[in-house]
Amino acid sequence: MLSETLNSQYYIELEEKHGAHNYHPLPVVLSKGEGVYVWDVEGKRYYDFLSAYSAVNQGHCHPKLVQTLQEQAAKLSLTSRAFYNDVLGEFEAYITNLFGYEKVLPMNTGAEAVETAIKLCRRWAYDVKGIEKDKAQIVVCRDNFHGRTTTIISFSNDPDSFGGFGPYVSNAFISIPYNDTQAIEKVLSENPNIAGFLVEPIQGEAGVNTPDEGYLANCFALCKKYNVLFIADEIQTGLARTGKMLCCDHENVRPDMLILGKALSGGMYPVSAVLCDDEIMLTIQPGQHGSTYGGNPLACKIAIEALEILQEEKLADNAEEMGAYFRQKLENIHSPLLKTIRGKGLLNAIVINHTNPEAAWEMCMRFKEEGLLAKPTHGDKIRLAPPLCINKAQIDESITIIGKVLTEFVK
Ligand code: IF1
Repeated sequence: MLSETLNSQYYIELEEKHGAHNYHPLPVVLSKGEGVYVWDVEGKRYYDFLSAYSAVNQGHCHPKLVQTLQEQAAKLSLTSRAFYNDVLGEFEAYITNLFGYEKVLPMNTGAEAVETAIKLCRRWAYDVKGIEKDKAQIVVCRDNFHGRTTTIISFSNDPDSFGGFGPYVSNAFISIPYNDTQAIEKVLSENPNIAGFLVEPIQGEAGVNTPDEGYLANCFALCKKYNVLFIADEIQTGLARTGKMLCCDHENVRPDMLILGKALSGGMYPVSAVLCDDEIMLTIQPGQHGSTYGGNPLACKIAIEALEILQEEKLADNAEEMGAYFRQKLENIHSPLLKTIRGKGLLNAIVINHTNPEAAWEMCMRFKEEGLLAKPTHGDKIRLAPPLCINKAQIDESITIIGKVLTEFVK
């Protein structure tokens, strides 16, 4: 058949010709995935050290997720929220019980869930906290990444994210330095119109920027002191990625609002959600927020199964154990190119010490040749985040590849 003769170049050119140029992918064309591995159209196997930006924590094409998807897709996929369905309530009970919140609001993408949290925060500010109409402000951190909507990019300081997309939402968000307890204390104490503090427990896009121990707990305590909602964007850090079910669990912080996405479906389908208690969630009344696909039976069944797998397979524990092992093995690679190793659980990054701004990209190209896929972020950083089902032997083999490339790299 014709398709057997088509190679990577064909698919790359097809996208180049007909698709928007809003990405610059590594030149590899994938057609199959299983566990920690993906295969390209030529049949070459790779370790996936991106995991679709932490969406496939459970591993590619997990058989239980595939089965759940197939069964529910054949039964009922979408009803809209104009009618009840027989899976949504089951999902709502399951996830609120698991994370210990009174209510959940399901959406689809991460950005939509962040938008939902912003809307809920504002409604809480007016209806509960008593901030004057249209005056509520939300504190965010420098170098954040929370999604691509026009509101969310308004509080990004990454020119790629916000540049050229104005006008921006002004006066609604206040940006402070990340990992700076004094900065948050200052802004909260000086401004009575602050309704919420939106934070990534580890900044993923910024290069796995891991705050000092105690930062999240201190911020949470300050939020309590000033009656401000602590809103955790755990879209990337949550669901076992950092060695606990939530990254906030490392500091025993229970966010007032918890935002989940990505691995909530194990890569099967876009599923996101906001969790919080009644005092916040019930400020939104029928007709005031929603989504055609949010809470659909297919998404709900998949999400329940995705959460089951994380627990059944003890993926948080494995992430903790394999992550520590991986970083220790990285420390043993003696290369002048390896400037920094950081991360928690299996959300890790290395910073490359090189004058060539293309070095991290070229290094990822070498990883690819050796059978490992990773993507640089912000020039000199490479995120290393495999699916959480990775085992010791697979870490060892990956380390061999990473070590080989780091020690051989000359350019
Ligand atoms: C892309 C980055 C990662 C996120 C956090 C919300 C969202 C994301 C903490 C929005 C999404 C993605 C989006 C993806 C690349 C990826 C990414 F490099 F851009 F920053 F993971 F690090 N909050 N992150 O990380 O979720 O609407 O995409 O479902 O290409 O934009 P979404």
